[in-house]
Amino acid sequence: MTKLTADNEYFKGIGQISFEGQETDNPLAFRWYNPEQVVAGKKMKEHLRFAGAYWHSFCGNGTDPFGGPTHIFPWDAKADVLDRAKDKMDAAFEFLTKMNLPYYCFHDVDVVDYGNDIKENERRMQIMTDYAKAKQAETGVKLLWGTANLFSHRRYMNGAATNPDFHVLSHGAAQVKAALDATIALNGENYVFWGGREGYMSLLNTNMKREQEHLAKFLHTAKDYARKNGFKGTFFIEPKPCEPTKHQYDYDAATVLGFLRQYDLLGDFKLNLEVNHATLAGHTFQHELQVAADAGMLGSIDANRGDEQNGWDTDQFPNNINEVTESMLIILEAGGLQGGGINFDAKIRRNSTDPADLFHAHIGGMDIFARALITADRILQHSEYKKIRAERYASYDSGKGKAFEEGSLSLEDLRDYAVAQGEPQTISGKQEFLENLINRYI
Ligand code: XLS
Ligand code: NI
Ligand code: NI
Repeated sequence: MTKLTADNEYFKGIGQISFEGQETDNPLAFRWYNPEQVVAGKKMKEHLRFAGAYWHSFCGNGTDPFGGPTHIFPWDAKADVLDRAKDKMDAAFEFLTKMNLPYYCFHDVDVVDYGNDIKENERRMQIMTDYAKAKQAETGVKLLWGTANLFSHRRYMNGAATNPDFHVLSHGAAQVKAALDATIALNGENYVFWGGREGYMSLLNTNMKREQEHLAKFLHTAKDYARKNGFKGTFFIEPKPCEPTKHQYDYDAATVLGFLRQYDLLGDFKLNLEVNHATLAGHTFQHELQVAADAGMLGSIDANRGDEQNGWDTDQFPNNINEVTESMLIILEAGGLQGGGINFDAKIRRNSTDPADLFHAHIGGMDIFARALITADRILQHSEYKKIRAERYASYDSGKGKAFEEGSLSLEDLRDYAVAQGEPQTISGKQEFLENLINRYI
């Protein structure tokens, strides 16, 4: 890494964050995340593949609907667009390196400001791609995924791929092309589609069927372009039910799976699941993970948490050990994330204005996932957790239950079995026992 000096260091006074173990009193150290430690046969860093999110950490300036920026970034000072973008990238790679984050993720417009001139945007992105390539080579930090922001510009107010105006769709395609080019050039391991405005505000003016067909066609077209240009990674769809649209077509994991199946996209796409999106959809995060895992489609995670009392995407850093432990149980049992990692799609609060706050946030997030990984592995290795669940289904393992699973019983056979066996015994679901078991291992 370029030598940090008084002139080029952004996070002054904060050095390398390292593992110091549970006994440490140092708030700027990991207590659980020990990248080289082997858990369940793999190094922690291989299980977790943490990524920093460019948009929240280096662009999100604390603005909310009631007030302007509270985070005044020193890397935002210069007048020239590209100078500013390079300063921001210097700050980003300094942070990622000090944090020991092996990956990062970006939207096109996080990296450099876009205007309305497609060719000029492409030129800017090309310059920043070269700059990022050098930074990656210097630091070893890698790109987990790239994406295009098709929701902020006013032209996308009625959607991008699902816009009723084909002209707008073509602008979305131009952006996706440039973002794919950048992702491929940077050896990005995946590419994400989150369609914040791919949905509707009112059905009164919406042809839902046509819009969804356009979305599918758009995804096929983008995928074909990327494959033709050597992209070997996975495409992820990131479900979210609403916000900013009233209804988003990628509502939740089950809905997206149905869409991918209907439009023949299952082979190239997987899911990128976000905690706060699950809760907005009225699900637990664990539910979304299990739906994806059962379909073999669990690709990646956007880690954050919502607020129990608020119904929107507050994108707070994860800190609920029970939620994360139960999630890691599902991820471990599924054999891990397929191609993805854990991207902190989370932002520090508007009033968290110390440079150190961004470090505390990521340390907390990384430690809680590391602790949950260790705990979940111990639960799977040493407790009765798996056995209790398996035993609940034992009646399907042999005899008539097995015959039913194999499809060899008719409705009359089932009726005759019920008559012969009489009234079933009540069998406990043991929920409280299992909840205590999780807490015992935490
Ligand atoms: C917004 C989404 C977004 C995606 C990337 O709610 O989480 O940040 O992850 O476009
Ligand atoms: Ni996200
Ligand atoms: Ni989100």
